[in-house]
Amino acid sequence: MTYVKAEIASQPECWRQAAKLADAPGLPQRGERVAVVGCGTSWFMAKAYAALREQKGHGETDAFQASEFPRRRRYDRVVAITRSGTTTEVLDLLNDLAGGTPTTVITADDAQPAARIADQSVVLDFADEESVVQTRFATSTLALLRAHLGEDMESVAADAEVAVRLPLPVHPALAEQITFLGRGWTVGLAEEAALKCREAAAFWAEAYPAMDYRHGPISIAAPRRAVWAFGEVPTDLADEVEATGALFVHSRHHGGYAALGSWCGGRAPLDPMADLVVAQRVAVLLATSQGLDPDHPRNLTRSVVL
Ligand code: F1P
Repeated sequence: MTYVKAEIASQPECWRQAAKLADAPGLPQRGERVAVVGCGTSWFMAKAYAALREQKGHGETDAFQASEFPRRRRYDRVVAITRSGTTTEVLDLLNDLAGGTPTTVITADDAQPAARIADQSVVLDFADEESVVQTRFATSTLALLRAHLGEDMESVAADAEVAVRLPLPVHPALAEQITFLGRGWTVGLAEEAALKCREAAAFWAEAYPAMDYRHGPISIAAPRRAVWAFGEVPTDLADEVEATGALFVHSRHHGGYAALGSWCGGRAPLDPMADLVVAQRVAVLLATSQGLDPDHPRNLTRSVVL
């Protein structure tokens, strides 16, 4: 058993626990102009949250890799997401903003520098991980932020209970490439799913906003490749993908999960965050089927300290 498998399986409980922190001080107030920053996985969670917060009318929200934060812009608050609390680009930015823009860090480890430098911190230590590859810390952060936006995380956690045990829609022997798609807040989830496949399994995976996929990337679609859409699927896209010979995967599509069993019949599609859990499991299977250790991917460390 790898650590990451157990960490993936524990997500439903972690999300419930994270949701209990929805009123934690330091989370963005309604109407604040907010920037959310992170690196790698944490950046993708920032992107997902930023799109969701703005869509729900809570205020203008941008997301940046910490290294690319536009330092001339003014925000009411900067939220930094960092599991380790040690990532250099995040610490540099927090130091630059200290004494000026209010900052909040969401971290798994408040003994590390990020929590000391930021004005306020929200600590998800129960979601910390042994695996280098992030799964539950990232999704628990998003669960916390979604709960803070007033979303019901219990039904999302219930979807995750399904996601941790259902048959996988993509088999390593039958897929040489996956492109993940999303719309709005699920673009960040698609990007995270693709990163999981690259990180954990050194597997060729890409991600795009679903409406942009036809503007070039669809050229990659072919037999033995898959296109996996999170959330809303643009009209006709599934048929266009299937016409290329690629597998189209969606938690509600006939060629995707629904073909694998009756669990899907009659129920709403999985919450996209639960769909990400399925993609995490695929990434781990892609790794182990090649004899790779998904807890310790080559060239990667828990955080990048420069
Ligand atoms: C960010 C991060 C991870 C990535 C890798 C290197 O870490 O980019 O997302 O998987 O392990 O570090 P953190 O700032 O969230 O600790």
